Amino acid sequence: MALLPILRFPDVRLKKVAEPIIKIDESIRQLANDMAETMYEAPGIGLAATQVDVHKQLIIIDVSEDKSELLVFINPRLEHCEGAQQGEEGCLSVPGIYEKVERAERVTVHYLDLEGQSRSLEAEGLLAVCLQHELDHLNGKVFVDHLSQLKQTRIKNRLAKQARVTA
Ligand code: K1U
Ligand code: ZN
Repeated sequence: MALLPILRFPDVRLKKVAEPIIKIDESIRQLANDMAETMYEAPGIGLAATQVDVHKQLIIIDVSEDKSELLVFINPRLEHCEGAQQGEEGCLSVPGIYEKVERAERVTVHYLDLEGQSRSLEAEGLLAVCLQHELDHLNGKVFVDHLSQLKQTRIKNRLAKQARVTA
């Protein structure tokens, strides 16, 4: 297992669109394991391969209290969305920034698991929010892209200031 460096907004590599995974082999299983270690260490409740500069359609999520329910989604597709909810989101690529974003309340996602089995998951609440947030990453979108231009500029300035202080 290995900890992977996480790209930070506004790194242009976060805008890349991820490619489908054609073959689920040992390298994909290793990537999922390394991403899990990276997410738990951060700590976070989700991570997309895009954030660790791997532009393949793989996301992991664990919204459990005790880090016991790791979910791995390969080539995930949003099949159905309904309702609306607004909640505060954070992002490991945008450290220290939390903002309200509107998302669907319930979603159905179709995906492959690590054994290559085709699966569907119906989710609501935080899991649904996290799935939509991670699917955005695979499409080159960060939660900040849902905010006004003014808020985006303020966030970029705040992160640039943080980077100068820590340099
Ligand atoms: O994609 C990411 O950067 C991970 C992100 C996922 C997410 C959080 C909240 C709403 C939507 C999506 C995070 O995990 S940010 C960190 C965080 O929210 C958290 C960290 C520790 C415990 C609980 C939450
Ligand atoms: Zn994120």
